[in-house]
Amino acid sequence: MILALAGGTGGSKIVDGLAQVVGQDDLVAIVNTGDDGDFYGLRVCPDLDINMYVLARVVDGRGWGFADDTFRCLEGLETYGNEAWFGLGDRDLATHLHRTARLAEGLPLSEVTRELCDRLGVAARLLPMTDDTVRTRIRTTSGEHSFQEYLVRDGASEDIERIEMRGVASSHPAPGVIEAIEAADRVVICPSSPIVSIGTILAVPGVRPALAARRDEVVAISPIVVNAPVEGPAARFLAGAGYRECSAVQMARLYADVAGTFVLDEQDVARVPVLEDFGVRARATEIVMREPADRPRLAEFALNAVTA
Ligand code: FO1
Repeated sequence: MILALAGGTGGSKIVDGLAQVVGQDDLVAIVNTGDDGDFYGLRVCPDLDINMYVLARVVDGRGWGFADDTFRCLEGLETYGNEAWFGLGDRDLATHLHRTARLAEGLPLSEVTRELCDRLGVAARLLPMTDDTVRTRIRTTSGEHSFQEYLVRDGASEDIERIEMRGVASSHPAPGVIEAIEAADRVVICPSSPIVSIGTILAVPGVRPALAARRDEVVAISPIVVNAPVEGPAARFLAGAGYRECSAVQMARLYADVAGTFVLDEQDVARVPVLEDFGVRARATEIVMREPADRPRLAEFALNAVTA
């Protein structure tokens, strides 16, 4: 079994690639839930849904939400004076309505996720990092914001003063999380944000030590080429967490205790000896996934890098 640790859009591309290389039956993904939030009384889990829709082949071309969705409900909510900056499509809302109802019946998020995946024909196992409530809170000069307010409503336009993963210290890994880490043949840390996606998963008590015990089988893929993130405002999140340097070397340093192997871009090949100096096996390839075929290519490269 191959295990992935993933956030949303960037992570889901490698999850997709791994599914194509090893097959969904042999794939488990532990997914960040710090981005989750409640909209109009509904529980929305963007990273779980992005990965689920990708694996179900129903994701929209922009990388999130249901393909060809309409937004009539959201338009109606706006008519009644509600804020409508978070793009919840009509078909997507069915996912959140069902999830919210099942959670209210007392099912844990991991069970509801399994149910949603089964119904959408996803054979891979998607595990929320925890069934407990963890919320990433972003403090800027204008105040404290939820993750989606900062990213989507405000366009990640402000520098971050502080990032808090509220609830994470008292959270527990969801059923199957530690077992999957222990049982995996190889573990792939996807090129998601090292702070607000992978960092949140690693902060769930028990996850980091379990992964460190499997360090030789863990490979991390850099989300950074030279000094710029492949996508999203990773540099702002890094700076907000106190890391001034935005580079593959910085990534490898952040993961050095849990990932014995690190895949970085070929433009960063000159940094390979730096990484090897601090005990990380480094392998370079093109890490930007521009075309669909890049996903299985990079996934396969990462899996092979563990033993190559
Ligand atoms: N991202 C956006 O940039 N704008 C949106 O309006 C938006 C809505 C949305 C709705 C459901 C969902 O599952 C994801 C959605 N995303 C949207 C993506 C999401 O904000 C982020 O990409 C992830 O949270 C980061 O991993």
